Amino acid sequence: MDFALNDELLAMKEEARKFTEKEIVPNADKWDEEHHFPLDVIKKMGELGFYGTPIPEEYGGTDVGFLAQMLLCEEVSRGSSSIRVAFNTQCLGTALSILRHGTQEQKQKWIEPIINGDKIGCFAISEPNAASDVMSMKTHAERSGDGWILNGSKIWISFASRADVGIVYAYTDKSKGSKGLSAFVVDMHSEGITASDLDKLGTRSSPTSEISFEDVKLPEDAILGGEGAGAKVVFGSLNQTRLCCAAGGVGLAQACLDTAVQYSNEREQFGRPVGKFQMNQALIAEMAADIEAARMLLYRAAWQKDQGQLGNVLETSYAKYAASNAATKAAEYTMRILGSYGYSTEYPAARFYRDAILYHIVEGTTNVQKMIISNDLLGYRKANR
Ligand code: GRA
Repeated sequence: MDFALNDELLAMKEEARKFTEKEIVPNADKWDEEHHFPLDVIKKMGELGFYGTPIPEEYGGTDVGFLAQMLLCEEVSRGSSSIRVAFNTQCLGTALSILRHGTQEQKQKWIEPIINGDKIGCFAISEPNAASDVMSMKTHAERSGDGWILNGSKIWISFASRADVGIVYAYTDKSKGSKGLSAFVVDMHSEGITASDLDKLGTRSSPTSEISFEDVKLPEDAILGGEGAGAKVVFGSLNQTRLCCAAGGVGLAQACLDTAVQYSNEREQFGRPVGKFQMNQALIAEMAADIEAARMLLYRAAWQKDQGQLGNVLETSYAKYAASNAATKAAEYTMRILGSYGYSTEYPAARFYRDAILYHIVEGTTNVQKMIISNDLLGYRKANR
C-alpha cells in the first residue's frame, strides 16, 4: 500500500493550486454575487489540460488518469465549488461517455473540442418528475426517416444554457424497460431546444437550466452506444461524475477549514486568539479528521478507477457520502467559528455554507448513496457490476 502521490501528480496539484489562487480565489465571491459564469476561466482550464486527464492522447487528452482529475477538481473547488462543475460537463459526464461508448467518428468529432473547452458540454438526465428515480424519465425519441425526433424536458442541468453539445438520455422504446433507454449526443444549438436558467441558493457562478426539447431532429449517428444502451451509459457515467462531486466536497471542506484556522489565529477575544479556546479547537479537529477520511475514500475510489475498475459504485458512494458530510459540517463549523463575520459577505464563509448543502443533493442524494451502500451490504442489489 502506497499513500504517496508521485511527482507528476504533485506537480499537477500544485499547478491547479496556483491557477486557483490566481484566477479563481480573488473573483469567486464577486462571480457568485453577480451570478457570473466565467467562460474564459472554464476554457482556460481546458487549454491547460485539466479536463483531459482520463482521456487517451490520440483524442487530445493526457492519459494520466482519474486520480489526477480528482486532485485538480479538489484544488479548483477550494477556490469555487461552482467552477469544479466543469470537470463533469467537460469530461466525466460527456467526453468520457463518448470515449467509452462512441463510434470512431463520434470520438473524433466530439472528444477533443469538449476537453479543450472549445465546446461547452452538458449531460441531461434529471426531469421534473424523475430525478433520484432515473429510470422513470419521460423524455423520448422516435425513429423518423434516417434519424430521430426528440421530445421532452429536463431540469437542473448544469451549463445547459451555454452548452454546444449535450449527452441527452431518452426512451426509444418504453415497452422494453431498461433496454429501451438510449443516450444521444446532441448539438445543443439544434432547432427545438430551449434552455433557461434557474435561480438557486448557491453554486451561483455555474448556470443550471431547464431544457425543453420540442420535435428536435437528430441524425441517425447521434445515438451513443447503440439503441437501448442508455442504462449502461447513464449509470456508467454517473459513477464517474459522482466522484467529481466527492472531490468538490473535499475541496470545499478544505477551504472552510483553511478559513476557520486563519480566522482562529487572527481574531482575539478575552485577550487571546479564539483558536486558544477548546470549544473552537474541538470544531477544528473534527473538521480536519472528517476531511482526511473523505479524502482517503476519494483517492481510493479514483485509484481503483485508474486500475480499470470503472464500475466501483460502492467505493464511489462511500466517497461521495463522506465528502458531502465533511463539506456541510465544515461549512457549519466555520460559520460558528467566524460568528457574525461568517454570516456577513465580507468573508467567503457564507458562500461556502450556501454551496456545501448542494453536495447532499447533487449526483445522487445522500439518501441515494445510503440506498446503494445498504442494498449492497444487505445482499439486495450488488453495487459493483
Ligand atoms: O434489471 P433491469 O432491466 O431493470 O435494469 C436495471 C439495471 O440492470 C436498470 O438499469 C440497469 N443498469 C445497468 N445496465 C448496464 C444499472 N446499472 C447498469 C450498468 N452499469 N450497465 C436500473 O437499475 P437498478 O439497479 O434497478 O436501478 P434503480 O433501482 O432504478 O435506481 C438505482 C439508483 C437510485 C441507485 C439510481 O437510479 C441512481 O443512481 N439515482 C440517482 C440519480 C443521480 O445520481 N442523478 C444525478 C443527476 S446528474 C447531476 O446531478 C448533475 C450534477 C452536475 C455537478 O454538479 O457535477
